[in-house]
Amino acid sequence: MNHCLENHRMNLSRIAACALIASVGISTPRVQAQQPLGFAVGESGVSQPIPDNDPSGIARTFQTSGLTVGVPYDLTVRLSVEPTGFGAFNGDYYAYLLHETASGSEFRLAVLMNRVGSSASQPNGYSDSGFQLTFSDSALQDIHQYRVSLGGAPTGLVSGTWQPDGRSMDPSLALDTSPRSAFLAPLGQMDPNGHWTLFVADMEAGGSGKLTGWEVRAVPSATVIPEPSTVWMLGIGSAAAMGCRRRRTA
Ligand SMILES: [Ca+2]
Repeated sequence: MNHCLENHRMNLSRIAACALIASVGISTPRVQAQQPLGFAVGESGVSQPIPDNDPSGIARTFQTSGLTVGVPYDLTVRLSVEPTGFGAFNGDYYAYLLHETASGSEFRLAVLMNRVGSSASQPNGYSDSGFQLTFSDSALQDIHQYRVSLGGAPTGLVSGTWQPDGRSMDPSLALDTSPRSAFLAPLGQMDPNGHWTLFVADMEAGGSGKLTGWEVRAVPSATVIPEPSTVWMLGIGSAAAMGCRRRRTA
């Protein structure tokens, strides 16, 4: 048994339960917008409330098929959340990307955010509210300690490209010193076809926010990533948004 996968399964028993709960009663666009060598799926201009202090959170799920198997993919995830009212602390949030093969024989999870800023001296994490983030394993800095990298609290929404938090553990226990193991690369080494879930939850009472946009992108590791302004990208974004609207009005 792959030791890493076994650890994932152990660590994820609780998390998987959250994902199952989250899939009930929320909009889950079923989108297939991809090329044989990669895909980009997402939504922009959405306004999905993230319930305060609720581990069931919200999720976006989609399926992929027909993608080339046997080559590693580089994965990037964009995630945008804005405050509503008082606004949640960014340290309230827990977010992950989960990929499961079509047969269900394998699944892996990358932890994007796990109570950013939480430490022994600041257990509630950073008090900033809102972000427009891109996650990439090849980024230079850990999102969990973005204030350290920025030299203090940001002005407005936190932005930029960051390494995923990677702390695959109970969000009530995650600290800056916690081990980091749940990155995006292991998902990119799987068969890219199957089920994908992007999950976000607000894990702390007080203040809340809303999901305003997201994207999951996968390209073979040797491929140059197209600019977001290309027609290909725009077409995919539109397809995702349309899929979401259809579900909501069904
Ligand atoms: Ca909250």
